[in-house]
Amino acid sequence: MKLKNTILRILLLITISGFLPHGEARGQAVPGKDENIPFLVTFGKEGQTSWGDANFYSIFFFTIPKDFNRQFYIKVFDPDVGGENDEIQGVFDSKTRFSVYGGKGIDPDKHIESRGLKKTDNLRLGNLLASKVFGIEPKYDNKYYAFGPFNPTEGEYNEKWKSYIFKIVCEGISGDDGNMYRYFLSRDANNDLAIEGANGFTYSYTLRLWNDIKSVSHIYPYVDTGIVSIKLRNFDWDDDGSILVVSTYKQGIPVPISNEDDWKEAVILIQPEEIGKSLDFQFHKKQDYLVRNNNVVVTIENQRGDALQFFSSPIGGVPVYQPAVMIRKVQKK
Ligand SMILES: [Ca+2]
Ligand SMILES: [Ca+2]
Ligand SMILES: [Ca+2]
Repeated sequence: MKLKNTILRILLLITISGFLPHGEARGQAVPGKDENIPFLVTFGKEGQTSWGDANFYSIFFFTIPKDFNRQFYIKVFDPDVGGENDEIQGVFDSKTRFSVYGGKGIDPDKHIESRGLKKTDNLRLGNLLASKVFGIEPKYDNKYYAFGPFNPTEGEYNEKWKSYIFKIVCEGISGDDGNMYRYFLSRDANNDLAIEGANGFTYSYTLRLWNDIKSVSHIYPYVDTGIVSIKLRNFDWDDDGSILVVSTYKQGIPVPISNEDDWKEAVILIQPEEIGKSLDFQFHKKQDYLVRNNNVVVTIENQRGDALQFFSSPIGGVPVYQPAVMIRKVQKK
């Protein structure tokens, strides 16, 4: 009987792992599955920064591994401003422009300006591959619009990541409403078919938190070689709960949170053991009452002032705190 149970358990495990396809949606959806963030948000430029968007544009990069040689699409979910999901101010009167760029000038490793962290940065570097303006458009409300198809070699090649880089810029070109949207990098225009080894990242993350006090959202910055400390900045947090930093060596360090239309920052020291892994920034909502429709901005940089990337699928997986006791126990064996 015992043997039978063991065999059953093994069979069950095989079945479960068999259902985890290699090219699963991880890393292709922005925000990523592990991040538990409902939407990205960009307000029209006539909006107020106190609503949670510091600059009225957002920039995301996608990496396509060099051995992927087929066409692909960058899909935008709910690109319009109106109907479901979006944040109305008065009446819906906003327009948002999405633009996809490839070619030389966009790789943020080579061209710092491409990160778009300074107000004076030129957002239009590289080759414009596709662009579309959305207002109130029921056709795309709560639905996808697919940019593409694109060929991987239309991106800018990055040797370190052995990938072609693409960039999508979202700009709130008029009005004052908040556009909620998500991205999905797909092999197909009509289905969500992930590209194995691809990923999405940004340097400045403007996002919406859930209207649910039980929810915990995450951002997973990657700690590259040479990083000694990182500076986390958050904007317009509405004093909503707490931000904790978790890693294999950090159990949950609280950092200062912003309130209304202001920035707060914290410097977090990095241990050598945390290099080459992702950190887990956890966003716990306030428990006393619900802070509604909270839009916030998060940026992080290293000790040299270089921005760190947030990957929508954490590199090396979701970091889990390992207490020293547990590590010692393992070593004893
Ligand atoms: Ca409006
Ligand atoms: Ca929208
Ligand atoms: Ca806010």
